[in-house]
Amino acid sequence: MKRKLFIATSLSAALAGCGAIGTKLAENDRIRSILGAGETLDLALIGTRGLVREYAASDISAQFPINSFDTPVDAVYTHLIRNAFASFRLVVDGMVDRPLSLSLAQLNAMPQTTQITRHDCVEGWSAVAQWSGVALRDIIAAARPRKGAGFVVFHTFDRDANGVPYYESLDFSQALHPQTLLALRQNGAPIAPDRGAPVRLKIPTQLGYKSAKWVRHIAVVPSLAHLFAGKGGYWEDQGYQWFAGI
Ligand SMILES: Nc1nc2c(c(=O)[nH]1)N[C@H]1C(S)=C(S)[C@@H](COP(=O)(O)O)O[C@H]1N2
Ligand SMILES: [Mo]
Repeated sequence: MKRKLFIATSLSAALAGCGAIGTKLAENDRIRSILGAGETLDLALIGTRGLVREYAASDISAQFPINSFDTPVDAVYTHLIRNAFASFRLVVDGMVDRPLSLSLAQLNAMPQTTQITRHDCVEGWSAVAQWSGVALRDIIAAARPRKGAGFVVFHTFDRDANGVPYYESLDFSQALHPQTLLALRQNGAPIAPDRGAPVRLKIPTQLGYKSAKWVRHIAVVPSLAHLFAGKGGYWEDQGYQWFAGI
């Protein structure tokens, strides 16, 4: 933990004023103007740049560390494990015309995509795995974000030792990127409880902490300012960069 905070502090110092977030926000204006035009999202126009490398099956790592808070042990999550996630619903709401509440069966019935990509943790390790599930852009498009929407927030089931929930957020250029995945399977098997079951984010264009495990609720919001400490994510609230591009 000490090391994490040290890295976060030196990263903030090194990146101060580099303007990465400013660039992303400018991109957001373009996306907002597309969303605001009252048309169906033209996904062909957004987020198709900057694909990260996809690997071969033979590159899949034999070991993939687990690096997060512990698997939740609260009554709600324990109940979900006991019924094999039959009562799980992924809620998508906020600034959308069509709020969604998706069961695991409904998520599995949507078009699935697969990627073999590298996960890069800020603590200095990387690992390659195959991830399959629903492209986040398909879920976002189905929910129909409204004019003024700026960010997609991921609320999860886990909390730190003080009870503070983990959360993450993306702007639309990251959320609609074709490799941004709501993963239902890792290396062909359903996401395990300690990997974020039943659904986790896998965003290979960004550092590992953006790939939220145990996602339960996706909220489309105009701004990140009023969530927790206002920096857009659990680690961001402790000084990590919100834009964590690889
Ligand atoms: N909900 C939640 N998601 C999380 C974390 C966490 O603590 N809680 N840790 C992040 C970090 S720092 C990394 S490197 C990856 C690790 O994923 P893994 O445990 O499958 O390797 O999950 C990310 N997503
Ligand atoms: Mo990480």
